Order: sequence, then structure tokens, then C-alpha cells
Amino acid sequence: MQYENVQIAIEHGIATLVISREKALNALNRQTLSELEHFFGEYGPEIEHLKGVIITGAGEKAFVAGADITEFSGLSATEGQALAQRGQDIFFLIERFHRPVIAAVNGFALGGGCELAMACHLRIAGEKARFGQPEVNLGLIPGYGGTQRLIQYIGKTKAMELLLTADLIGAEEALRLGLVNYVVTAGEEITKAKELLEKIATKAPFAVSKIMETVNAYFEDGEDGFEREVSAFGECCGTEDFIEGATAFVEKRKANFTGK
Ligand code: CO8
Repeated sequence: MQYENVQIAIEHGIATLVISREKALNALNRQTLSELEHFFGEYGPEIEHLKGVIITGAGEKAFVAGADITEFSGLSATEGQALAQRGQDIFFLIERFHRPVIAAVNGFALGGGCELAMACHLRIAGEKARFGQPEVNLGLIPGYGGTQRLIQYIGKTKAMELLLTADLIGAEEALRLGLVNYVVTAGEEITKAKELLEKIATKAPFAVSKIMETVNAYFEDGEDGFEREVSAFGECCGTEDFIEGATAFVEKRKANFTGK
């Protein structure tokens, strides 16, 4: 696929995706969604020795300022539903990706941008980052999972308030509420994200993917997370990395995981 709006750089096993529509504050239009869909559905899963993925926005002002509002005009109920479904399906690809995905939030993360960050496994906010779900200002509600994931991260009380008022919050408030993992100096978001991915890359890759799967299962309808934990635990026991991890502990050395 020809990527137009998502710039991809792969360095030392880390793929950095830059949403690059700076003039529209990196708003997610249909093309950008297709590119994310292709990366997380087709290209990304095939990259060998991938440690993880970082998503950020081009420029200093915005991570992603939402879905592209210029594509909304004249949207019928059926078309709106289809677009929301498509966005949700793509964001599930991110949430269920086999390697950790970190949002490096360098500015406005609004509407679909906040939803994109929330679909990632971890979030680093630059000190100028601003988060919010302002859809109600447009006569809309979030459509890419915002009503559900915001509750998962910050609880119903504050989520309800932010969704109803369209208020934006800054990085420190996002940290206090549990929406982001770290706040860093502006410009240091990617460095911090890389540091975390390098740390996670020293762990057994299969166990890492099973942790993400099992944690996500807590929020999935019809899933029993405890059952999933038992079966994932068993799967880990069948790996060479488990033997290596346990042996390395006994031999008092660092484990050398191979992903097998
Ligand atoms: N879509 C398209 N263009 C945008 C968007 C957007 N979401 N946000 C900003 N832009 C454009 C502006 O139109 C402007 O373009 P131009 O220079 O051609 O006029 C340019 O980016 C710069 O923006 P501003 O001049 O407005 O910059 P300010 O610094 O004054 O303001 C803000 C920055 C506060 C971020 C402001 O741009 C803003 O409020 N943007 C819209 C934020 C928003 O409402 N986001 C939610 C969108 S809805 C959504 O995401 C729903 C997701 C689910 C969809 C489900 C499918 C139907």
C-alpha cells in the first residue's frame, strides 16, 4: 500500500508511525484510517523482530485533533454508523496488536485522536498535550470507542463529565486521572516511549503478548479474564523462553529470550 499520511520509520526494531497531516492538525481522514488499518492488519504483523510501535503526530501542535470533520458533511445515519464501525475495528487492531503500541502524545489529542491514544497499550504525554472528547460540540458522540475506553481508564464519574462538557484536560491532569503513564518535557515523548519499548523488549515476547491479551480480556464482553489467564499461563509454560527464564534465574544470569 502507498502510505500518504502515515510516515513509517523502523529503527532498531521499533516502528514509529507519524500521522502527518499537519495543516489539519493530523485529523484522521478515511485515507489515514486505511493506512493505519494496513499497518496494524497486514504490514506490522509481518515485521520481523519488532519490539513495538510508537504513534505520534507531525509538528508540535497536535497528536491528532480528531476525525476529519470536513468528511462529515452530509453523512447519513447509515454512513455514520459504517464509519464509526470501521474506525472501531481498526482501533481494535491496535489494541490487539501482538507487540506493545505506545502513543507519544505531543499536542492535541481530541475526539478520534484521544480515542486513538486510548487504543494504544501505553500513553506518554508531552507537557503541552491536551486531551478531550469534544464531539458533543458537533452534535455527535465519540464513535471510535471513546465512551467505553475513557471509562476504562479514568472511571465513570470523570468520563461522564468530560464527555458531557467537552472540556479539555492537560497532561498533568491526564496523569492524575490515570489516562497517561508519564508526562515528559515537550519533545521527549518519543525518547520516553522508546525507553519503555526497549525495557519491554528484554522480556519474553510471547509472555508480553499474552499479558496484553489477558489484560484486554477484562474489558471484553463474554470473556472470562481469569479463564484466559489460566490458559495463557499454560501456553507460556510450553515455551522455550519459560525454560530459559527459569534456568537463568537459577543460574543467576540474565535471561536470553528468543521468542520461542
Ligand atoms: N478535522 C479537520 N480539520 C481540523 C480538525 C479536525 N478534527 N481540527 C483542526 N482542523 C483544522 C482546522 O480546520 C484548521 O484548518 P484551516 O487552517 O484550513 O482553517 C487547522 O486544522 C488548524 O486548526 P485551528 O485553526 O482551529 O487551530 P486552533 O489552534 O485555533 O485550534 C483546536 C485548535 C482547538 C484543536 C481546534 O482546531 C479544534 O477544536 N479542532 C476540532 C477538534 C474536534 O472537535 N475534534 C473531534 C472531531 S469529531 C471526532 O473525532 C469523532 C470521532 C468518531 C467519528 C465517528 C465516525 C462518524
